[in-house]
Amino acid sequence: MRRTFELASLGLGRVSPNPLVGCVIVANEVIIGEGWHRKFGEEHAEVNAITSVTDHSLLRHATAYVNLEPCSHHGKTPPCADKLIEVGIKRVVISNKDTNPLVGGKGIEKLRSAGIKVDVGILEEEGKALNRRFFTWIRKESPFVILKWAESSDGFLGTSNGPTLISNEYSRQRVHQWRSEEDAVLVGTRTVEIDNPQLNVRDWSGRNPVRVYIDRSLRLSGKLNLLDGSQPTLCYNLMKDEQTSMMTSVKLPDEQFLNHLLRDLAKRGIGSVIVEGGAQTLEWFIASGCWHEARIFKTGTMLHSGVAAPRLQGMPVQEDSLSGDRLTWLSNPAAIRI
Ligand code: AOF
Ligand code: ZN
Repeated sequence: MRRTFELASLGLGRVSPNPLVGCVIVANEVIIGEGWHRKFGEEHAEVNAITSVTDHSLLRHATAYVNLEPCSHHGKTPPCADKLIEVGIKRVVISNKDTNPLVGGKGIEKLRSAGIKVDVGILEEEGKALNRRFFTWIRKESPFVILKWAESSDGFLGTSNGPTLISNEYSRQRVHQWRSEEDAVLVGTRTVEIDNPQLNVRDWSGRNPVRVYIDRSLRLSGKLNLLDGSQPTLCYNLMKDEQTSMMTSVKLPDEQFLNHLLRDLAKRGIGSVIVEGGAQTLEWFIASGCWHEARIFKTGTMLHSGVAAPRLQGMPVQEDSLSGDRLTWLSNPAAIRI
C-alpha cells in the first residue's frame, strides 16, 4: 500500500481536483504491474496498472492494491471496478473509500458482488493525509487551504516599508515547488501593492497555479504583475463581476467574505490554495478558521522591528531544515475531518 502512495504522489500538480491514486498488482508475491493516475481526464490508476502487466493470464490469481476505492461511475473514463472484474482480479486491497457521491461505496459493492475479495481501510490515516486536498474539495465547500509565511528569528514578516528577503534560497525554491503542486496561490491587496508579486513558478519546473488576490474596493490598478494578463487571475472584491480573457473579477458579499471566496474557488474546480500573505490576509484566514495546513519558515535573520508574524495554534506534523531555515508544518485540528 505504501508503494501505491508513492506512485499516487507522482500525480501531484497534474490530476487535481481528482485524487492522487496509485495501483500495484501482485501475483505469486511478485509485483507484476504498477500504475498511477497521471493527468486529469486521463486513465485512472487501475487501468494503467493493468496495461503495464505483460502476462495477462497472471491477473486471474492477482491482488490489486489501490489507495482509493475503484470507481463505479462512467466519468471521463469507464468504471475501474468493471475493468478489474473483466480481467478476473481475485482480490482488491483498498486504503480509503471514495467520498465522491458518484462512487461512495458503490465500487466496493460492485467488486464484492462479482465475487472479488475486498479489504478496505489499510493504512487509512496515511491514505487520508495523502489525499487531504481531494477529501476536502469533494465536499464542494472549500479547497484545501495552506497558509505559508517566513518569519525572522524575532518574529517579524518584514519591515513596514517594502519587500524584505528573510528566508534563504532553498526555502524560496521550496515555495516555487509548492506553487507547482497546488491549484491556486492567493495574496491580499497590501502584498500586491508592496511586493508586486508574479505568483508563478520560476525556480522549479511545473505548471503555474491560478493567481488569486483580494481587492475589496478595487483600488489596485496600473502596471502590476498580477494585472498583466499573462495568466488566469481571479480578483475577489465587493464591487463588481467582470470577465476578460485572463482576468475574472468576482463580487462577493461583505459578510462571510472568505467563506464565499473559498466556496467560489471550490466551484471552479480549485482543489487547493496556498495563501502567501501578507500579515493581514493570513490573520484573516486564521481568525475565520479558514485553513487546513500551515507551513512556516523560521529563519536566522533578526529584524528588530516591522510587521509581526501571525500567531497560530496548530498541531505540528513535520519539521524540516533547509540549510539553516527551520520549516514547521502544522495542521488545523479544528478543520472538518473526513
Ligand atoms: C479510481 N482510480 O485513479 C481515480 C479515481 O472524471 P473522471 O472519470 O476522471 O473521474 C474522477 C473521479 O473518479 C474522482 O472524483 C474520484 O471519485 C475518482 N477517481 N478513481 O478508481 C483513479 N483518479
Ligand atoms: Zn476509476
